[in-house]
Amino acid sequence: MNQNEKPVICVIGMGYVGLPLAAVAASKGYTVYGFDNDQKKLDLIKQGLSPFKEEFLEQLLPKVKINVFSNPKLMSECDIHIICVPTPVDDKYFPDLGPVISASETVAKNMRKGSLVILESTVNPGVSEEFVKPIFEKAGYEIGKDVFISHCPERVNPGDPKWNVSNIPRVVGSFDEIGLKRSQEFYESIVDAKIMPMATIREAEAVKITENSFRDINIAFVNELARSFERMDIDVTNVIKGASTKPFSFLAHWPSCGVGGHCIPVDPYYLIEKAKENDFDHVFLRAARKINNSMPEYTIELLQDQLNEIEKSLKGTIVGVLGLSYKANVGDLRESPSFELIKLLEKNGAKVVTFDPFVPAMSSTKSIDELLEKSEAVLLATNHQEFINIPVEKFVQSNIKVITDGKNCLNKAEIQKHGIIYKGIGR
Ligand code: SAJ
Repeated sequence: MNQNEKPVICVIGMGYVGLPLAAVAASKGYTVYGFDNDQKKLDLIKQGLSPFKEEFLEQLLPKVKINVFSNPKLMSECDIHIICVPTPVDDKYFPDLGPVISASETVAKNMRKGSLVILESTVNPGVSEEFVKPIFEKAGYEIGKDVFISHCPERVNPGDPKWNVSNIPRVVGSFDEIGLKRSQEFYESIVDAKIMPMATIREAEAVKITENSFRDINIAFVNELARSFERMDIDVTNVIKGASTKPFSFLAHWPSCGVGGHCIPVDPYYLIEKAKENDFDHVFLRAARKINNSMPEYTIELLQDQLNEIEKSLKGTIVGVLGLSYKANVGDLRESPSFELIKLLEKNGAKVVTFDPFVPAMSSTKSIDELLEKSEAVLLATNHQEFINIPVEKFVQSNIKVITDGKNCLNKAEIQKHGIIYKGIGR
Protein backbone atom coordinates (compact mmCIF):
# COMPACT_ATOMS: atom_id res chain seq x y z
CA MET A 1 0.00 0.00 0.00
CA ASN A 2 1.64 3.34 -0.85
CA GLN A 3 1.47 6.22 1.61
CA ASN A 4 -1.37 8.24 0.08
CA GLU A 5 -3.62 5.24 -0.48
CA LYS A 6 -6.15 4.33 2.22
CA PRO A 7 -5.40 1.00 3.97
CA VAL A 8 -7.74 -1.85 3.02
CA ILE A 9 -9.82 -2.91 6.02
CA CYS A 10 -10.81 -6.43 7.03
CA VAL A 11 -13.35 -6.85 9.82
CA ILE A 12 -13.55 -10.34 11.27
CA GLY A 13 -17.01 -11.06 12.70
CA MET A 14 -20.12 -9.51 11.13
CA GLY A 15 -22.11 -9.17 14.37
CA TYR A 16 -23.33 -6.33 16.62
CA VAL A 17 -19.77 -4.97 16.83
CA GLY A 18 -18.11 -5.83 13.50
CA LEU A 19 -20.90 -4.99 11.09
CA PRO A 20 -21.50 -1.38 12.24
CA LEU A 21 -17.73 -0.85 12.27
CA ALA A 22 -17.39 -2.20 8.70
CA ALA A 23 -20.34 -0.07 7.54
CA VAL A 24 -18.94 3.14 9.05
CA ALA A 25 -15.43 2.47 7.67
CA ALA A 26 -16.96 1.88 4.22
CA SER A 27 -18.98 5.11 4.54
CA LYS A 28 -15.69 6.95 5.16
CA GLY A 29 -14.27 5.74 1.83
CA TYR A 30 -12.31 2.67 2.93
CA THR A 31 -12.34 -0.53 0.91
CA VAL A 32 -13.78 -2.91 3.47
CA TYR A 33 -13.88 -6.70 3.58
CA GLY A 34 -16.21 -8.40 6.05
CA PHE A 35 -15.29 -11.94 7.15
CA ASP A 36 -17.72 -14.36 8.76
CA ASN A 37 -18.42 -18.09 8.70
CA ASP A 38 -22.19 -17.58 8.69
CA GLN A 39 -23.13 -17.63 4.99
CA LYS A 40 -26.76 -16.64 5.75
CA LYS A 41 -25.49 -13.49 7.44
CA LEU A 42 -23.17 -12.73 4.49
CA ASP A 43 -25.99 -13.18 1.97
CA LEU A 44 -28.16 -10.67 3.85
CA ILE A 45 -25.34 -8.11 4.05
CA LYS A 46 -24.67 -8.55 0.32
CA GLN A 47 -28.25 -7.36 -0.26
CA GLY A 48 -27.66 -4.37 2.01
CA LEU A 49 -29.78 -5.92 4.77
CA SER A 50 -28.87 -6.20 8.44
CA PRO A 51 -28.99 -9.70 10.00
CA PHE A 52 -30.31 -8.09 13.19
CA LYS A 53 -32.60 -5.22 14.08
CA GLU A 54 -30.51 -2.06 14.51
CA GLU A 55 -31.92 1.23 13.17
CA PHE A 56 -28.54 2.91 12.61
CA LEU A 57 -27.27 -0.08 10.66
CA GLU A 58 -30.46 -0.63 8.63
CA GLN A 59 -30.17 2.95 7.38
CA LEU A 60 -26.44 2.81 6.62
CA LEU A 61 -26.02 -0.67 5.08
CA PRO A 62 -27.90 -0.02 1.80
CA LYS A 63 -25.62 3.00 1.16
CA VAL A 64 -22.25 1.29 1.62
CA LYS A 65 -20.25 -1.52 0.04
CA ILE A 66 -18.87 -4.25 2.25
CA ASN A 67 -17.07 -7.06 0.42
CA VAL A 68 -18.29 -9.95 2.55
CA PHE A 69 -16.34 -13.20 2.31
CA SER A 70 -15.79 -16.52 4.05
CA ASN A 71 -12.58 -17.64 2.31
CA PRO A 72 -9.83 -16.39 4.67
CA LYS A 73 -7.24 -16.30 1.84
CA LEU A 74 -8.74 -12.93 0.84
CA MET A 75 -7.29 -11.46 4.03
CA SER A 76 -3.99 -11.16 2.14
CA GLU A 77 -5.57 -8.18 0.26
CA CYS A 78 -5.99 -6.23 3.51
CA ASP A 79 -3.82 -3.93 5.61
CA ILE A 80 -5.80 -3.60 8.85
CA HIS A 81 -7.50 -6.62 10.42
CA ILE A 82 -10.05 -5.84 13.14
CA ILE A 83 -11.17 -8.81 15.23
CA CYS A 84 -14.74 -8.45 16.49
CA VAL A 85 -15.69 -11.91 17.69
CA PRO A 86 -17.60 -12.91 20.86
CA THR A 87 -15.86 -13.43 24.19
CA PRO A 88 -18.44 -15.51 26.10
CA VAL A 89 -18.19 -17.46 29.33
CA ASP A 90 -19.09 -21.14 29.68
CA ASP A 91 -21.82 -22.47 31.97
CA LYS A 92 -19.40 -22.28 34.91
CA TYR A 93 -18.71 -18.63 34.07
CA PHE A 94 -15.19 -19.40 32.87
CA PRO A 95 -13.93 -17.14 30.04
CA ASP A 96 -13.97 -18.74 26.59
CA LEU A 97 -11.25 -17.23 24.39
CA GLY A 98 -11.85 -19.79 21.65
CA PRO A 99 -13.27 -17.35 19.08
CA VAL A 100 -10.44 -14.81 19.72
CA ILE A 101 -7.76 -17.48 19.37
CA SER A 102 -9.21 -18.96 16.20
CA ALA A 103 -9.73 -15.54 14.60
CA SER A 104 -6.13 -14.57 15.46
CA GLU A 105 -4.84 -17.82 13.98
CA THR A 106 -6.83 -17.26 10.77
CA VAL A 107 -5.42 -13.74 10.40
CA ALA A 108 -1.85 -14.88 11.18
CA LYS A 109 -2.16 -17.57 8.53
CA ASN A 110 -3.53 -15.34 5.76
CA MET A 111 -2.39 -11.75 6.37
CA ARG A 112 0.39 -10.00 4.47
CA LYS A 113 3.48 -8.63 6.19
CA GLY A 114 3.20 -5.14 7.64
CA SER A 115 -0.47 -5.57 8.61
CA LEU A 116 -2.03 -3.97 11.65
CA VAL A 117 -4.17 -6.30 13.79
CA ILE A 118 -6.66 -4.70 16.18
CA LEU A 119 -8.60 -6.76 18.73
CA GLU A 120 -11.94 -5.13 19.61
CA SER A 121 -13.46 -8.04 21.51
CA THR A 122 -13.70 -7.45 25.26
CA VAL A 123 -10.90 -9.30 27.07
CA ASN A 124 -9.17 -9.18 30.42
CA PRO A 125 -5.78 -7.50 30.79
CA GLY A 126 -3.07 -9.84 29.50
CA VAL A 127 -4.96 -11.57 26.68
CA SER A 128 -3.17 -9.67 23.89
CA GLU A 129 0.23 -10.56 25.37
CA GLU A 130 -0.53 -14.11 26.45
CA PHE A 131 -2.75 -15.33 23.61
CA VAL A 132 -2.71 -13.02 20.56
CA LYS A 133 0.98 -12.04 20.39
CA PRO A 134 2.32 -15.66 20.58
CA ILE A 135 0.07 -16.70 17.68
CA PHE A 136 1.72 -14.14 15.38
CA GLU A 137 5.22 -14.88 16.68
CA LYS A 138 4.61 -18.59 16.06
CA ALA A 139 3.60 -17.69 12.48
CA GLY A 140 7.08 -16.19 12.10
CA TYR A 141 6.19 -12.51 12.47
CA GLU A 142 8.15 -10.03 14.58
CA ILE A 143 5.77 -7.80 16.50
CA GLY A 144 6.42 -4.11 15.74
CA LYS A 145 8.15 -4.95 12.48
CA ASP A 146 6.23 -7.53 10.39
CA VAL A 147 2.94 -7.09 12.24
CA PHE A 148 1.51 -4.48 14.60
CA ILE A 149 -0.96 -5.52 17.32
CA SER A 150 -3.37 -3.21 19.17
CA HIS A 151 -6.45 -3.40 21.35
CA CYS A 152 -9.38 -1.01 20.94
CA PRO A 153 -12.25 -2.28 23.10
CA GLU A 154 -15.67 -2.16 21.42
CA ARG A 155 -18.25 0.21 22.86
CA VAL A 156 -21.41 -0.82 21.05
CA ASN A 157 -24.69 -0.18 22.81
CA PRO A 158 -27.38 -2.15 20.96
CA GLY A 159 -30.63 -0.26 20.48
CA ASP A 160 -29.16 3.12 21.46
CA PRO A 161 -30.64 5.80 19.17
CA LYS A 162 -27.90 8.32 20.02
CA TRP A 163 -24.58 6.54 20.50
CA ASN A 164 -23.07 4.41 17.77
CA VAL A 165 -19.68 3.45 16.43
CA SER A 166 -19.34 6.74 14.50
CA ASN A 167 -19.59 8.99 17.56
CA ILE A 168 -18.53 7.02 20.66
CA PRO A 169 -15.09 7.98 22.05
CA ARG A 170 -12.59 5.11 22.14
CA VAL A 171 -9.37 4.10 23.89
CA VAL A 172 -6.57 2.27 22.13
CA GLY A 173 -3.37 0.55 23.25
CA SER A 174 -0.60 -1.24 21.39
CA PHE A 175 2.68 -3.11 21.84
CA ASP A 176 4.60 -0.35 20.07
CA GLU A 177 4.50 3.28 18.93
CA ILE A 178 3.88 2.49 15.26
CA GLY A 179 0.98 0.18 16.12
CA LEU A 180 -0.49 2.82 18.40
CA LYS A 181 -0.11 5.59 15.81
CA ARG A 182 -1.63 3.57 12.98
CA SER A 183 -4.55 2.45 15.16
CA GLN A 184 -5.22 5.96 16.42
CA GLU A 185 -5.12 7.35 12.86
CA PHE A 186 -7.60 4.74 11.68
CA TYR A 187 -10.13 5.35 14.46
CA GLU A 188 -9.74 9.14 14.22
CA SER A 189 -10.60 8.82 10.52
CA ILE A 190 -13.92 7.05 11.19
CA VAL A 191 -15.02 8.19 14.65
CA ASP A 192 -16.16 11.73 15.30
CA ALA A 193 -15.01 11.69 18.94
CA LYS A 194 -11.86 11.48 21.08
CA ILE A 195 -9.56 8.49 20.57
CA MET A 196 -7.45 8.21 23.75
CA PRO A 197 -4.07 6.44 23.46
CA MET A 198 -3.27 4.27 26.50
CA ALA A 199 0.27 3.76 27.80
CA THR A 200 0.08 -0.01 27.35
CA ILE A 201 -2.13 -2.56 25.64
CA ARG A 202 -3.05 -3.95 29.08
CA GLU A 203 -4.44 -0.57 30.12
CA ALA A 204 -6.67 -0.61 27.03
CA GLU A 205 -7.90 -4.10 27.95
CA ALA A 206 -8.49 -2.97 31.53
CA VAL A 207 -10.59 0.06 30.50
CA LYS A 208 -13.46 -1.97 29.03
CA ILE A 209 -13.53 -4.49 31.85
CA THR A 210 -13.61 -1.56 34.27
CA GLU A 211 -16.51 0.15 32.46
CA ASN A 212 -18.67 -2.93 32.46
CA SER A 213 -17.79 -4.09 35.97
CA PHE A 214 -18.66 -0.56 37.11
CA ARG A 215 -22.11 -1.02 35.61
CA ASP A 216 -22.58 -4.51 37.05
CA ILE A 217 -21.74 -3.45 40.63
CA ASN A 218 -24.01 -0.42 40.40
CA ILE A 219 -26.88 -2.58 39.23
CA ALA A 220 -26.15 -5.04 42.05
CA PHE A 221 -26.20 -2.13 44.51
CA VAL A 222 -29.74 -1.09 43.54
CA ASN A 223 -30.88 -4.71 43.36
CA GLU A 224 -29.75 -5.18 46.97
CA LEU A 225 -31.44 -1.93 47.96
CA ALA A 226 -34.65 -3.15 46.25
CA ARG A 227 -34.69 -6.32 48.32
CA SER A 228 -34.02 -4.42 51.56
CA PHE A 229 -36.47 -1.54 50.97
CA GLU A 230 -39.14 -4.05 49.93
CA ARG A 231 -39.22 -5.11 53.61
CA MET A 232 -39.58 -1.49 54.73
CA ASP A 233 -42.41 -0.78 52.28
CA ILE A 234 -40.22 1.76 50.49
CA ASP A 235 -40.44 2.17 46.69
CA VAL A 236 -36.76 2.01 45.71
CA THR A 237 -37.37 3.55 42.27
CA ASN A 238 -38.71 6.69 43.96
CA VAL A 239 -35.65 6.72 46.22
CA ILE A 240 -33.32 6.47 43.17
CA LYS A 241 -35.24 9.27 41.46
CA GLY A 242 -34.86 11.29 44.66
CA ALA A 243 -31.14 10.59 44.88
CA SER A 244 -30.82 11.60 41.21
CA THR A 245 -31.83 15.16 42.07
CA LYS A 246 -28.31 15.50 43.48
CA PRO A 247 -26.50 17.12 40.51
CA PHE A 248 -23.16 15.45 41.24
CA SER A 249 -21.65 12.17 42.44
CA PHE A 250 -24.73 10.03 41.89
CA LEU A 251 -25.42 7.88 38.82
CA ALA A 252 -28.82 6.20 38.71
CA HIS A 253 -29.11 2.48 37.98
CA TRP A 254 -32.32 0.52 38.21
CA PRO A 255 -33.26 -2.79 39.88
CA SER A 256 -34.68 -5.50 37.69
CA CYS A 257 -35.44 -9.20 37.33
CA GLY A 258 -31.92 -9.84 36.05
CA VAL A 259 -28.84 -8.65 34.17
CA GLY A 260 -28.44 -10.00 30.66
CA GLY A 261 -26.49 -9.28 27.52
CA HIS A 262 -23.11 -10.21 26.12
CA CYS A 263 -21.23 -7.62 28.19
CA ILE A 264 -22.34 -6.75 31.69
CA PRO A 265 -22.96 -10.21 33.17
CA VAL A 266 -19.91 -11.65 31.41
CA ASP A 267 -17.03 -9.21 31.53
CA PRO A 268 -16.50 -9.16 35.32
CA TYR A 269 -15.79 -12.92 35.21
CA TYR A 270 -12.87 -12.26 32.86
CA LEU A 271 -11.32 -10.01 35.49
CA ILE A 272 -12.24 -12.29 38.43
CA GLU A 273 -10.58 -15.29 36.78
CA LYS A 274 -7.50 -13.39 35.61
CA ALA A 275 -6.91 -11.88 39.05
CA LYS A 276 -6.92 -15.38 40.59
CA GLU A 277 -3.72 -16.07 38.63
CA ASN A 278 -2.17 -13.26 40.67
CA ASP A 279 -3.65 -14.61 43.91
CA PHE A 280 -6.11 -11.75 44.09
CA ASP A 281 -9.78 -12.31 44.94
CA HIS A 282 -12.27 -9.77 43.58
CA VAL A 283 -14.62 -10.17 46.56
CA PHE A 284 -16.73 -7.19 45.55
CA LEU A 285 -17.12 -8.16 41.88
CA ARG A 286 -18.04 -11.71 42.91
CA ALA A 287 -20.62 -10.45 45.40
CA ALA A 288 -22.17 -8.21 42.75
CA ARG A 289 -22.39 -11.08 40.26
CA LYS A 290 -24.01 -13.23 42.96
CA ILE A 291 -26.62 -10.57 43.72
CA ASN A 292 -27.45 -9.98 40.04
CA ASN A 293 -27.60 -13.71 39.32
CA SER A 294 -30.08 -14.12 42.20
CA MET A 295 -32.62 -11.64 40.78
CA PRO A 296 -34.59 -14.12 38.61
CA GLU A 297 -35.15 -16.38 41.65
CA TYR A 298 -36.14 -13.36 43.75
CA THR A 299 -38.61 -12.29 41.06
CA ILE A 300 -40.26 -15.72 41.04
CA GLU A 301 -40.54 -15.58 44.85
CA LEU A 302 -42.40 -12.26 44.48
CA LEU A 303 -44.81 -13.81 41.97
CA GLN A 304 -45.33 -16.80 44.28
CA ASP A 305 -46.24 -14.45 47.18
CA GLN A 306 -48.65 -12.50 44.96
CA LEU A 307 -50.44 -15.71 43.88
CA ASN A 308 -50.63 -16.82 47.52
CA GLU A 309 -52.62 -13.63 48.24
CA ILE A 310 -55.42 -15.09 46.07
CA GLU A 311 -54.98 -18.60 47.42
CA LYS A 312 -53.16 -19.75 44.30
CA SER A 313 -49.67 -21.08 43.82
CA LEU A 314 -47.32 -21.26 40.85
CA LYS A 315 -48.21 -24.92 40.43
CA GLY A 316 -50.81 -25.18 37.70
CA THR A 317 -51.05 -21.43 37.10
CA ILE A 318 -50.63 -20.19 33.53
CA VAL A 319 -48.05 -17.39 33.59
CA GLY A 320 -47.60 -15.12 30.56
CA VAL A 321 -43.97 -13.99 30.23
CA LEU A 322 -43.70 -10.71 28.31
CA GLY A 323 -40.24 -10.42 26.77
CA LEU A 324 -37.44 -12.85 25.86
CA SER A 325 -34.76 -10.31 24.89
CA TYR A 326 -32.24 -9.17 27.52
CA LYS A 327 -32.83 -5.50 26.81
CA ALA A 328 -35.62 -3.15 25.71
CA ASN A 329 -36.41 -2.73 22.00
CA VAL A 330 -33.78 -5.15 20.69
CA GLY A 331 -34.12 -8.83 19.80
CA ASP A 332 -30.95 -10.05 21.54
CA LEU A 333 -31.29 -13.20 23.66
CA ARG A 334 -27.73 -13.50 24.95
CA GLU A 335 -27.66 -14.24 28.70
CA SER A 336 -31.27 -13.02 28.85
CA PRO A 337 -32.80 -13.41 32.37
CA SER A 338 -36.09 -14.39 30.65
CA PHE A 339 -34.83 -17.93 30.14
CA GLU A 340 -33.84 -18.33 33.80
CA LEU A 341 -37.28 -16.99 34.79
CA ILE A 342 -39.06 -19.46 32.47
CA LYS A 343 -36.94 -22.34 33.83
CA LEU A 344 -37.81 -21.41 37.43
CA LEU A 345 -41.51 -21.02 36.61
CA GLU A 346 -41.65 -24.46 35.02
CA LYS A 347 -39.60 -25.96 37.87
CA ASN A 348 -42.33 -24.68 40.23
CA GLY A 349 -45.06 -26.31 38.15
CA ALA A 350 -46.36 -23.21 36.35
CA LYS A 351 -47.46 -23.40 32.72
CA VAL A 352 -45.68 -20.71 30.68
CA VAL A 353 -46.71 -18.83 27.55
CA THR A 354 -44.37 -16.22 26.05
CA PHE A 355 -44.41 -13.27 23.67
CA ASP A 356 -41.63 -10.99 22.44
CA PRO A 357 -42.34 -8.81 19.37
CA PHE A 358 -38.62 -8.76 18.58
CA VAL A 359 -38.30 -12.54 18.77
CA PRO A 360 -41.55 -13.89 17.25
CA ALA A 361 -39.93 -17.17 16.20
CA MET A 362 -39.23 -18.09 19.84
CA SER A 363 -42.54 -16.81 21.26
CA SER A 364 -45.24 -19.38 22.07
CA THR A 365 -48.00 -16.88 21.25
CA LYS A 366 -48.40 -14.52 18.32
CA SER A 367 -49.40 -11.36 20.11
CA ILE A 368 -49.86 -9.58 23.42
CA ASP A 369 -53.61 -10.18 23.14
CA GLU A 370 -53.16 -13.91 22.64
CA LEU A 371 -50.74 -14.11 25.59
CA LEU A 372 -53.14 -12.20 27.86
CA GLU A 373 -56.08 -14.35 26.78
CA LYS A 374 -54.19 -17.49 27.76
CA SER A 375 -52.68 -16.21 31.02
CA GLU A 376 -53.85 -15.93 34.62
CA ALA A 377 -50.77 -14.03 35.78
CA VAL A 378 -48.28 -11.87 33.86
CA LEU A 379 -44.53 -11.59 34.39
CA LEU A 380 -42.95 -8.70 32.46
CA ALA A 381 -39.29 -9.60 31.83
CA THR A 382 -38.29 -7.04 29.16
CA ASN A 383 -39.26 -3.35 29.06
CA HIS A 384 -40.09 -3.17 25.34
CA GLN A 385 -42.00 0.03 24.52
CA GLU A 386 -44.86 -2.12 23.19
CA PHE A 387 -45.36 -3.62 26.65
CA ILE A 388 -45.17 -0.26 28.42
CA ASN A 389 -47.96 0.94 26.14
CA ILE A 390 -50.39 -1.88 27.05
CA PRO A 391 -53.53 -0.14 28.39
CA VAL A 392 -54.46 -1.45 31.86
CA GLU A 393 -57.95 -2.19 30.50
CA LYS A 394 -56.42 -5.02 28.44
CA PHE A 395 -55.19 -6.74 31.58
CA VAL A 396 -58.62 -6.28 33.17
CA GLN A 397 -60.50 -7.58 30.10
CA SER A 398 -58.27 -10.67 30.05
CA ASN A 399 -59.02 -11.22 33.74
CA ILE A 400 -55.33 -11.01 34.72
CA LYS A 401 -55.23 -11.16 38.52
CA VAL A 402 -51.49 -10.73 39.16
CA ILE A 403 -48.71 -8.74 37.45
CA THR A 404 -45.02 -8.99 38.37
CA ASP A 405 -43.18 -6.14 36.69
CA GLY A 406 -39.57 -7.34 36.30
CA LYS A 407 -38.44 -4.01 34.81
CA ASN A 408 -40.53 -1.61 36.90
CA CYS A 409 -41.91 -0.09 33.71
CA LEU A 410 -45.71 -0.46 34.13
CA ASN A 411 -48.10 1.94 35.80
CA LYS A 412 -48.29 0.55 39.33
CA ALA A 413 -50.98 2.91 40.64
CA GLU A 414 -53.23 2.46 37.61
CA ILE A 415 -52.91 -1.35 37.76
CA GLN A 416 -53.63 -1.44 41.49
CA LYS A 417 -56.61 0.87 40.99
CA HIS A 418 -58.15 -1.85 38.80
CA GLY A 419 -57.77 -4.42 41.58
CA ILE A 420 -54.84 -6.30 40.03
CA ILE A 421 -52.12 -7.42 42.46
CA TYR A 422 -48.96 -5.61 41.31
CA LYS A 423 -45.38 -6.15 42.37
CA GLY A 424 -42.28 -4.58 40.91
CA ILE A 425 -38.65 -5.12 41.85
CA GLY A 426 -38.40 -3.00 44.95
CA ARG A 427 -41.67 -1.18 44.27
N1 SAJ B 1 -29.86 -3.39 33.61
C1 SAJ B 1 -30.43 -3.29 34.87
N2 SAJ B 1 -30.37 -2.09 35.52
C2 SAJ B 1 -29.76 -1.01 34.96
C3 SAJ B 1 -29.19 -1.13 33.68
C4 SAJ B 1 -29.25 -2.33 33.01
O1 SAJ B 1 -30.98 -4.25 35.40
O2 SAJ B 1 -29.74 0.05 35.59
C5 SAJ B 1 -29.90 -4.69 32.92
C6 SAJ B 1 -30.61 -4.62 31.58
O3 SAJ B 1 -31.97 -4.88 31.72
C7 SAJ B 1 -29.89 -5.71 30.79
C8 SAJ B 1 -28.48 -5.71 31.37
O4 SAJ B 1 -28.57 -5.06 32.64
O5 SAJ B 1 -30.47 -6.97 31.03
C9 SAJ B 1 -27.47 -4.98 30.49
O6 SAJ B 1 -28.05 -3.75 30.19
P1 SAJ B 1 -27.16 -2.58 29.48
O7 SAJ B 1 -28.04 -1.39 29.35
O8 SAJ B 1 -25.88 -2.44 30.17
O9 SAJ B 1 -26.99 -3.13 28.00
P2 SAJ B 1 -25.77 -3.76 27.25
O10 SAJ B 1 -25.48 -5.11 27.69
O11 SAJ B 1 -26.08 -3.53 25.80
O12 SAJ B 1 -24.54 -2.86 27.66
C10 SAJ B 1 -23.99 -1.98 26.74
C11 SAJ B 1 -22.55 -2.00 27.10
N3 SAJ B 1 -21.76 -1.39 26.08
C12 SAJ B 1 -20.58 -1.97 25.82
O13 SAJ B 1 -20.20 -2.99 26.35
C13 SAJ B 1 -19.75 -1.31 24.82
C14 SAJ B 1 -22.31 -1.24 28.40
O14 SAJ B 1 -20.90 -0.99 28.55
C15 SAJ B 1 -23.01 0.08 28.42
O15 SAJ B 1 -22.80 0.70 29.68
C16 SAJ B 1 -24.48 -0.16 28.22
O16 SAJ B 1 -24.63 -0.72 26.89
C17 SAJ B 1 -25.28 1.13 28.32
O17 SAJ B 1 -24.77 2.07 28.97
O18 SAJ B 1 -26.40 1.13 27.84
